[in-house]
Amino acid sequence: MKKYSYLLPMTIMATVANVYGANRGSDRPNVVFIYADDIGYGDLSCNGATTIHTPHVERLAANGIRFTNAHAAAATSTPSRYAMLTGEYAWRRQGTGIAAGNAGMIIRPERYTMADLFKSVGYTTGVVGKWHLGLGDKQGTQNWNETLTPGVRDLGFDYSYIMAATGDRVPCVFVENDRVDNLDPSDPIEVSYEANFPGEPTGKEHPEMLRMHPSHGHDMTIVNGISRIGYMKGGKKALWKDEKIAETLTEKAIRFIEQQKDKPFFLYLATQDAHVPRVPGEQFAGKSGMGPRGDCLLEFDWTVGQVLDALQRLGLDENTLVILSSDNGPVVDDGYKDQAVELLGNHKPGGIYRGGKYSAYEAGTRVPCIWSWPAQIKSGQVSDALVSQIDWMATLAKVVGADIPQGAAPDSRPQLDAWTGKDKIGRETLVTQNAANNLSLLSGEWKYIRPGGGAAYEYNVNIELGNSKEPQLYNLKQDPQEKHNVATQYPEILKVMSEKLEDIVDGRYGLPLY
Ligand code: NG6
Ligand code: CA
Repeated sequence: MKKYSYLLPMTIMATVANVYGANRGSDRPNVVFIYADDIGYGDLSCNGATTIHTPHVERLAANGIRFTNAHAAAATSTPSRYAMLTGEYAWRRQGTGIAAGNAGMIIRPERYTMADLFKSVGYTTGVVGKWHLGLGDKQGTQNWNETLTPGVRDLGFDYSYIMAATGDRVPCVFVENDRVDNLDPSDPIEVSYEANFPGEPTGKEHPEMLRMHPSHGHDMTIVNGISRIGYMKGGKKALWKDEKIAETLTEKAIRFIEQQKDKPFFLYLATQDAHVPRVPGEQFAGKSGMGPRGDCLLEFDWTVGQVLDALQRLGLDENTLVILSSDNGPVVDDGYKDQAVELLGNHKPGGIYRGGKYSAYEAGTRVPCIWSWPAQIKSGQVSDALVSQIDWMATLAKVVGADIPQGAAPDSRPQLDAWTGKDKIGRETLVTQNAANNLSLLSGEWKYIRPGGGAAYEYNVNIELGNSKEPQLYNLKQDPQEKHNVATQYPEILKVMSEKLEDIVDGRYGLPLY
C-alpha cells in the first residue's frame, strides 16, 4: 500500500463495501477508455462526417450512447488528462499546462487518481499510449536509463506502456513499467530541452535530412527523418518507428485485456492518433484521400475495431464499459507540412463549432464521446446532456462501488443518469479552459467566456482562440456557432454567469462534495 496514511481507512472501507455491497463479483464491468488525441467532434462519421468513414466507432456508438455535448476539461492535452485522471480542474493547480517531454510527474504520487479508484475495488489497472503528464521527480532531472521514479506505477497503474509526452516531443521511446523499452545500456539516452548535444543534427540545420518538414516549431532533434521538439541523443534501438505506433499500442492494449480477462480490469488506452507528426501505418497511408491526418483518423478507427473485436472474442463485450473520447478539439496544421490543410476539402474537423484545439470556443473542448456497456446501457441512444470528462471519476466510482476519499476529485460529480441516458440535462454548470487558461462557464443554453489575456487568433494553426479583454456571452441554443456575443444585451445573465464562475473558482460553490 502506498501513499498517504489518511487515505488508508477510506481504502479499507471501500474494500469492505465492495465485498459486501451490491457491486461485487461479476456484475462489475471491465472499463476501457479509448482516448484519442486532437480528434474533433466532426472528425468521425457517427457525428456527421461524410468525407471520412469510421465504421468501428459507429459500431461502438450503435451499441451504446453517443453524446453531442460532451466536453474535455481543457482545450489541450496535459490539463485535460490531469483533470480526467484526478477529478480536479487543472486550472486549480500550477504547472498543468502543455508538458515538455522532460517534465517531472505532474500528478504527484500522493494524489488519488482514476487508477487508484479502480485498484481500491480490486481491479487490475493499465495505461497504454500517450501519457503527457510528466515522469520522474523534477523537470530535466530524469535518468532515462534507469527506472523512472516516481512513475505511473506510483499513481495506481499496475501495468504501463507509454510515450512519455507526445509524438512530436523527445524522448521518442516507449516506457514500459517505468523503464525505457528496448534500451541498449551501451547507448544511453540523454534528453535536453535547453541545448543540443554536440554533433547531433537538427531539423533546423539539416532540412535535407527530413522526410516531413516543420511548418512551425518542431525543428530540433531528428528522429526517423522527422524533427521534433527538444533534443535527445542515444537510445537508437529504443526509438519508436512512427508508422508502427498505432499498431504497437493496439497490440499492447489487447495483450493487457487478454491477460486480465478473468478478473476485472481498467485500461486507459490513449492513442497518438491524430496528433502530429501524423505518420499512418502502411495499411492506412493514402487511404483517406485527405493526407496523413485523414489516414490517422482511419487508423484510430481501426484501433477501436481491434479492441472491440478482442473484447468480443474473449466474451467480454457484454460487461465491458468502453468509453471513447478525445483530449481536446481538432487542429489541421499543428506544426508540420503534412498536407492536412491542402487536402481538407469540405471536411469540418470541429463539426459546426467555432475554434478548435487551444480555443475557448466550442470546438476546443466539445469532443466526440461514446459510452457503451451493453449489459447496462440501452443501445442506440443519442444524448444532448451537458457532460464532462471531469465527472468520469465520481461516476465510475458509483459504477464499481468505490468510495472516493474525502477531498479527492473535488470537481468531479457523480452523473450516472446522464452518462447512461436517463437524465437528458446533465451538469448544471461546467467550467472549461483554453490554452491561455481563460475559463468558460457552460450552463444550459448559455456560455460565458471570462475576459482574459492572450491573442484572439493563432496564425500558425489558423484557430480563433476566444481570448478577449471583453466578457463574451453566447446563447448556444440559438447560436451554436458563437457568432453573436450578446453580453451587452443580457447584463443580468452575464452577471449570474460571471458570479457563478467566480464562486466555482474560489471554491465557494459545490466544494468539497465528499
Ligand atoms: C504545441 C505544439 C503542437 C502540439 C501542442 C501540444 C509547437 C509549435 N506546437 O506547443 O505541435 O505538440 O503543443 O498538443 O511546438 S497537445 O495535444 O499534446 O496538447
Ligand atoms: Ca491533444
